[in-house]
Amino acid sequence: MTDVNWAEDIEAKTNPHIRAFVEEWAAVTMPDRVEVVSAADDARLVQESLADGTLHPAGRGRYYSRSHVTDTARSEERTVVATADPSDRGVYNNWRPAVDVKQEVTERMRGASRGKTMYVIPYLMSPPGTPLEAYAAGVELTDDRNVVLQMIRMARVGMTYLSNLTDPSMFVRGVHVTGDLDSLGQGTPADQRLFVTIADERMILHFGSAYGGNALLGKIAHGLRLASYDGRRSGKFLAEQYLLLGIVDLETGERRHICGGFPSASGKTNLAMTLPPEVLSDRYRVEFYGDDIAWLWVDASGQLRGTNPENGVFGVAKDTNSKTNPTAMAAIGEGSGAIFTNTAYNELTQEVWWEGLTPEPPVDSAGWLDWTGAPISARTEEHRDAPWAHPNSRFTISLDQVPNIAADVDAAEGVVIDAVIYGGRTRDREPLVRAVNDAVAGVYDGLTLGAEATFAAEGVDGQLRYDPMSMRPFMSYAEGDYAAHWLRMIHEVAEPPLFAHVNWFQRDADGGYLWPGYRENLRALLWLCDYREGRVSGLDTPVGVVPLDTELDLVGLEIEAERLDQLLDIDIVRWQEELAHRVEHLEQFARMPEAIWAAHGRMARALDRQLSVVDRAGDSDTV
Ligand code: SPV
Ligand code: MN
Repeated sequence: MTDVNWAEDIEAKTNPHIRAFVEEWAAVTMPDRVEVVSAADDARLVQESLADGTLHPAGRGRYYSRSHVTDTARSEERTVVATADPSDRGVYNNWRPAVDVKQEVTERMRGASRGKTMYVIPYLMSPPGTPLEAYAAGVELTDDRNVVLQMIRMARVGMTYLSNLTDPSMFVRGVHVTGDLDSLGQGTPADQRLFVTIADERMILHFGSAYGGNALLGKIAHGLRLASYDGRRSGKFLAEQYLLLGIVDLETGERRHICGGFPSASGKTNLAMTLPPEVLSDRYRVEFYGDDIAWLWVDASGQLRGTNPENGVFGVAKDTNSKTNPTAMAAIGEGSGAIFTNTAYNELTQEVWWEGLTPEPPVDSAGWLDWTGAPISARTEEHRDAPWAHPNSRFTISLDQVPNIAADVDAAEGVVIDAVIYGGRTRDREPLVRAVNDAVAGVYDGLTLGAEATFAAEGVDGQLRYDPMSMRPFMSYAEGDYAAHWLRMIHEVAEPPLFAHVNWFQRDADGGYLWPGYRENLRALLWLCDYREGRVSGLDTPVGVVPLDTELDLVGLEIEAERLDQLLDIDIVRWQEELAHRVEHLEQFARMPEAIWAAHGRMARALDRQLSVVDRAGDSDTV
């Protein structure tokens, strides 16, 4: 280290633990310089990145960057959770003993920041003052300036956020070292990348990527993996990959908050940012809290409360347009500070484009470069149809750019959670919405969440790829213990939230979607609010309560009765098949609580009873 000016930084000096952490890891990674940053440095850092070409202008107050072509997504295979306790080994968490893996990743980091600046990013996940603030403090060391710019948008960044820690040594220690992306053997047996969360030491060591969750350590490594471990160890909270939104009835003033988990590619960001259908927009306002992470706790009066620990949105660009997500389109406008990554870029006009932004790509290809930086106009016949943007291209914006951001998004007390919803992508069986009355059955529902297998996530046709609570890639400890912690938390709640399952993706015989989706999805959530308040009673089925077709507010929506029936139908035989798969799924997990099996058994018996009723009536096998 040739420059130790950072230690002169008066704020860094006030916390000797931070200083010791920086010194320890600077000695390992050997950067040329160390710099402590805060959100106030954003404009200067942006200028530095524009000057060295790591950022390009994308219109007024918006920026564009490209990642290394081998480094475009979070890597689940290379992500490891390590602790000293072998009972933390789960089915999904790639558990390894902390001693081994810490040494391995440290060796890879040794000297790997030579010639670079190590940025010290003090940050807070969660608004200041929440009961979980002690778990929210972190310091990320990174050798990539773009990671700093992303973190400034996604978290609350600056030493001031860490200035009044109750225990000044209690912050998550994160080290991110990019490595030589040209020679890491990404995706080969010799893959050098290693993304480690040492959960019981509250340490995150990520080597070999500068992209997304691999590099922004506050987001999923701290906000989900580490926080869920902390949540159980303290017995105080849950950290889940959930959206969080509010619905305000402008006529009655009623205000409801819904959080929920959706596996990847099930429309979570679009739902989080949804607006009411046009015809209902005088009656309801939808408020945005967060699209990816919720931390949940039980307050002194026994209410379940939640907050979004993030300060921004790292959203998938593909298919984002004014129909699928008008809120996002408004949020990424000129002057928003948005950073686009791996979209297509026009170096003449400074525009960005991605598949689905408009039905067709720009007609005039002059100046357009695809996400790899190759000119579209120079494409050979063979590459003519290759996408212009990477499918995992992203926009990054801070929450204050979202037009319908909730006024109380920063409230230290969080918001009361009225409902927890789960939703996968399933072409049949799962109705548009079903309410689950019993909270334990709701936890069971979350644990058996899944989406249909796709080419992206291989699996058997018609069988779900299970993604418990949408936490499969972020589980930090054994799944049975995770279920038990959920049950403990839920039992502490005086009036548990309403659990429910939604599905916007049912298909008709021709493969078309039965439900129009997007803004219309709010109608299902409004029914849940009505059900919660006892204004509607629905139809009781073996798998939960579904709306009567007269109970959904369908004003302004043309939908035939037959189609609606299909959307709300429960196919008993298909459900029985599904329950058989669920047995295999749940049996994988050690220490799955008896209460979860009991909830499963109740559903299985209710289905059997229903089938025998149907058989006696000689009727169809659906209710
Ligand atoms: C996800 O993949 O679920 C994300 C994006 O939220 S990343 O932070 O890259 O993991
Ligand atoms: Mn996510």
